[in-house]
Amino acid sequence: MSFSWNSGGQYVTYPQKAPLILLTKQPVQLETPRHCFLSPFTPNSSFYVRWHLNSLSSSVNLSEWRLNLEGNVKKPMWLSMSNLLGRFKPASIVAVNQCSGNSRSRFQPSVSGGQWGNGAMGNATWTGVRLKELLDVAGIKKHSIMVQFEGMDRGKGGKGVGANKFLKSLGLDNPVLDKCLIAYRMNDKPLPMLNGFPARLVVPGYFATYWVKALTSIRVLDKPDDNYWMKSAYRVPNTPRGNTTPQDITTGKVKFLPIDRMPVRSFIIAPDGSSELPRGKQVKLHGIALSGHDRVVKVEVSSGDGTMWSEAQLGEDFGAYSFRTWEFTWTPARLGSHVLSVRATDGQGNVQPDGGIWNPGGYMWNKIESQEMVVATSI
Ligand SMILES: Nc1nc2c(c(=O)[nH]1)N[C@H]1C(S)=C(S)[C@@H](COP(=O)(O)O)O[C@H]1N2
Ligand SMILES: [Mo]
Repeated sequence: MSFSWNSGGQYVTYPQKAPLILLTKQPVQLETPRHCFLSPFTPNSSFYVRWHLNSLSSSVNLSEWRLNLEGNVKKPMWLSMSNLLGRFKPASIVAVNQCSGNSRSRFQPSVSGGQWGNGAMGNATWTGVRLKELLDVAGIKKHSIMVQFEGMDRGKGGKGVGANKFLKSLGLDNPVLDKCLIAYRMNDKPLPMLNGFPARLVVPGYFATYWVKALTSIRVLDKPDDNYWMKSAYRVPNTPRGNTTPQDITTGKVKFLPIDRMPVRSFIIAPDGSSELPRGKQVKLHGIALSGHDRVVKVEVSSGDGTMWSEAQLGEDFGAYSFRTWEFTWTPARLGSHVLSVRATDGQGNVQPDGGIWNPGGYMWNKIESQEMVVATSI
């Protein structure tokens, strides 16, 4: 079975956005085209878009916008954008934002949810205030266990739609909190409205569901967060790779956990298979790799049946949470169809597997990707 790299929707243009591939209008979901991944940084205008609720702001008055620090804290407070800019030293990190359901259209049997191709991901330099500094000024009270993030968007709520607000939480004992930023800049520019202007949470290594956009509140909780987006949505089987079967689900015995880090993945970006290649000439393959567990340390390419792998050359290192570009020189020796495959390994020894997975949410796909290329007469 071969899939097209992106989903098959029409190209649409939204405010502050280059033409992107439409998945759904309500809520708005837009996929980034393959060619945008030739560079390690995804331009803001091409960065994919995913919202859950329909009621979004089309503008924010920055003189009125406030970020509330509230809940189980010693000094509840609200901060204006000038407070964030003036009182806290900016910090930056390069990090991949990938939707948990990226590549969901590959699931067999198919599962409900946005039928993304591979373009529900992007990489950017995020700049803002360290979450830990904000929590320190507010002062976490005793018996606190989680920190919850709330976005500005609103929806109907109720059955099948989830809660009417988008709320996600992280445990206060989670070491990822030390890496989190409240980002007000993306690739050194303000965030586009559709990507969460004026500020969003950045959780390096974690799936984007935690990267709450259009942030309005940071709330310290003294009880577990059992809101819809934590208790019912974005949960994966407590099995290796989050893999299960429809049969096992019907037994009711599969345990689910909130999704967290992104498994290692890699992609061939070019050539994209749309043109024939000459026999006997060198062809430069270009691609990217990522892992939410540790930096990518190796990328390998196979031009045969997947038994022989050769190491690709890694591009510039922008940090453990960034896309890592790679290049590989391939010389096709025979005419006809060739299947090129790519697999990445991260610093913890996680390697992409040959097989797909299945779970009811359509999350965490990271099977080895392949691209067919046709070689025509030598030139
Ligand atoms: N406020 C808010 N933040 C949100 C969401 C949302 O629906 N509302 N969706 C989350 C999910 S599931 C994803 S995949 C990312 C998408 O980020 P992007 O639109 O900037 O690409 O935003 C996350 N943050
Ligand atoms: Mo997502």
